Amino acid sequence: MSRIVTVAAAQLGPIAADESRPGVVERLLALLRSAAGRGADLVVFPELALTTFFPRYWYEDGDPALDAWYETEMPGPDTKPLWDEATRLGVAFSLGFAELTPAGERFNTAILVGPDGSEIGRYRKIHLPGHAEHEPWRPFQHLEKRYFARGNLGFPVFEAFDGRIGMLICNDRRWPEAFRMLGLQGVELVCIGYNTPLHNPPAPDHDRHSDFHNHLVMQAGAYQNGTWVVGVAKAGREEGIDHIGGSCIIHPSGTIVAQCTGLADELAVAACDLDATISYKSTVFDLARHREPSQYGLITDEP
Ligand code: CDT
Repeated sequence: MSRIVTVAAAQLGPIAADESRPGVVERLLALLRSAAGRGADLVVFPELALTTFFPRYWYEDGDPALDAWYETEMPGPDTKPLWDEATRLGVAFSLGFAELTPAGERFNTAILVGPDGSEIGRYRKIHLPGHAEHEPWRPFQHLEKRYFARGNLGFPVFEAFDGRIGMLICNDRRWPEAFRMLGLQGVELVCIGYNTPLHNPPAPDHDRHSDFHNHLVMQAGAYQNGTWVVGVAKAGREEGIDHIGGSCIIHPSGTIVAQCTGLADELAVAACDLDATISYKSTVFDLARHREPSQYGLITDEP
């Protein structure tokens, strides 16, 4: 039986700080409909896809302006049109958003929604980059360590599309351990959303490698775990800050098979045969046969 999943990487251009949720959802709907028209079974949207990348702004504890960036229900009144249209079209999607739970916990989350509109699962970002205190020397802040708790769901893999689907969020993609946690569960397709400023204030010498590093880590993650990877940017100049694009779909060989070319709302679409993972998972990356975990203690020992 064929296990071909047609996937659309739904890159977003910048979202202005004053852009309304309904306005952003209209943009998501346009991408969703266009993807469905190209035969997509699954549409992958970026990290924090409903708002501007608000961790660039400093807020004091308890400032209600901070709470306004989070979703307290999913779907809520503003996002329900996306669920309704995806269900009508019979298309699954993954979507990044800022989650504020009833218990008051805050997570950088991605949700995977099936073609019938039901929640397949969610992932809460584990590798939170940046800093927790105001650092006025920076031209812009990166306060993920302040505004989000470390994810508490581990690295789940979900049964869907007759295969195994995982999610990572932005900075997670730079960590081989994150990919390997999914690889050890037999993941066959990893959905990744990202917001990556072109300029990294603590390490400006890395800036010219931003696009290269983005593809390097995702292509390595794909190959080393024998999995498809779909990496999707929120790209372009957002509130004066440039973000990389380069959204792409990566084969288990590590090669890019489809890629966005600009920095605005755009789709990259590819038919992903989940069976293409088999020759990698059963030979050079047969993890059960070739790994040597007894020698890897330093990786997981607490310092
Ligand atoms: N959103 C996110 O995780 N961005 C980071 C920026 C790193 S620099 C603090 C990334 O890894 O792309």
